[in-house]
Amino acid sequence: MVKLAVVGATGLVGRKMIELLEKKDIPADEVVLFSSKRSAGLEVPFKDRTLIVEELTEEKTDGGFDYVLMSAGGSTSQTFSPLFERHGAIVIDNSSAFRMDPEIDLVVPEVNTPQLKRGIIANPNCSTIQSVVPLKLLEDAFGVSRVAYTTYQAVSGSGVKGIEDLARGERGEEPVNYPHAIYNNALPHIDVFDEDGYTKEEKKMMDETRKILGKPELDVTATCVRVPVENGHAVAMNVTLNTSPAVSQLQQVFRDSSAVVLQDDPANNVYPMPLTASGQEEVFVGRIRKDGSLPNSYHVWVTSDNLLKGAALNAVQILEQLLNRNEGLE
Ligand code: 2RA
Repeated sequence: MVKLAVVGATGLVGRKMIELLEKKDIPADEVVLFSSKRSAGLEVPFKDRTLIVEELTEEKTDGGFDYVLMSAGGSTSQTFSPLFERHGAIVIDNSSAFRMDPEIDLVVPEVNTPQLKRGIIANPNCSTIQSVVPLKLLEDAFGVSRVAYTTYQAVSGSGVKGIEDLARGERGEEPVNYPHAIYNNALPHIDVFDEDGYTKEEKKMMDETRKILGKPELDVTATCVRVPVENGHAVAMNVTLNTSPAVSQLQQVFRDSSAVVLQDDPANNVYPMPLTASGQEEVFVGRIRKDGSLPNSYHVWVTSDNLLKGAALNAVQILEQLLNRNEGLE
């Protein structure tokens, strides 16, 4: 008997989680949907039945849940994830609340597996997830010593309010949520700025990459940019390896892996794009070329659906990893 909760069930990521639970026929005997008071009472079709979204309260965390998919923001996670954990559940948390806690696993199933020192597993930041999947392949094949990220992040990464600001811009209206218009613009400003001039989004990519790859000494830097794309993140990675393979060897590593899809035929206008990544589950890599300005360095361009692999799918894949382990399948 597996009892599963989805917290944040009416948000963009929560709705994707529910779709994936159904699509992948995750073997949960009971699924309970939770939200804030505002969204409680909504009806959500699920498999052969209709689920009624409930308001999450402290008492309801003691509901005999085995697993919780949590995507309701950092403050809700801070309050409720430890309560679910205390009552015996394993929480897969999409917020940044616990990601850098040394006791808490930060997991991308293609890269690492949870050690479960705690009953909370952190789902990484969306732009980090899509980046560490190809990076892990390069690390295993050639060793990685440095990564410089530049991201091109869709407005859906900031939820409905980002999508609404893009639509406002298209109508010639002022933005409400972003500091400047996103329509016909690119904002080098995702999350808040620290004193050192980096944003928290950039720090997330830098710190999370080191933790997920288990390489605290890895040189990482990042510039994270919001672009007027509705859904699908892109990341330009400049990677320095420990050796100097031919570009064709990097392409072969990606071609041989089921973790990524190689789309690298610029002569025929074939390369990853958010437009073609949106709605797909995979991580797409292309535009691979040597960077002659630095020894052993290469450019790799990566796209993925930030609501799927960047959030909901990665969380559901972690759940599948746990269920398979419990079934002795891993
Ligand atoms: C963003 N990565 O794109 C952040 C959070 N999803 O806004």
